[in-house]
Amino acid sequence: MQVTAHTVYLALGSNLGDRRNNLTTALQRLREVIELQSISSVYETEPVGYLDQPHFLNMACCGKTWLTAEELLQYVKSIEVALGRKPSFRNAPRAIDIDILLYDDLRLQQEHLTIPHPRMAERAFVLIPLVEISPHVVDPVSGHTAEELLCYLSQQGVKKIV
Ligand code: PH2
Ligand code: MG
Ligand code: MG
Repeated sequence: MQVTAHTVYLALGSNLGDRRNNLTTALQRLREVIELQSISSVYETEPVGYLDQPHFLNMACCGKTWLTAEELLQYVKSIEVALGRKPSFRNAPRAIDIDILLYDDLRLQQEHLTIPHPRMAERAFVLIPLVEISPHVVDPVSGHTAEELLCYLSQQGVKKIV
């Protein structure tokens, strides 16, 4: 029997509508299933991947949940839909994106869910907020800490806002 809750790290991003309100509402909904332990600052970030879109607000959080990884994915998808996210192309602008970065030390590769998040190590807009809340958390694929992963990246285009 599972007697301890799972530790999860999530990345949030918004670049459509009231971006800050989208992040705040998403965090409120996440609290229904995750006991949040740390929440990063909010960062204004230049778009990566598809460039012709508004700047994002990005942040990261971590906490404890009893949900399985699959249940957590379904739950975060339901928040995205509730906050008005429409199906679109990859890297398209969105009211809210909630990505599961880490789930305990799980390594999972399924068609619709890969953990750790497959692009987290390439993205300063993910790693900078993650390092702020948890510099020593380890990526179970590379064995590197968040802080170590970040030192391979340019930190340009990511600005902490108050
Ligand atoms: N999300 C993407 C693609 N590009 N760029 C920034 N700055 N922030 C994001 O959250 C982001 C992105 C796909 O999820
Ligand atoms: Mg994403
Ligand atoms: Mg996503």
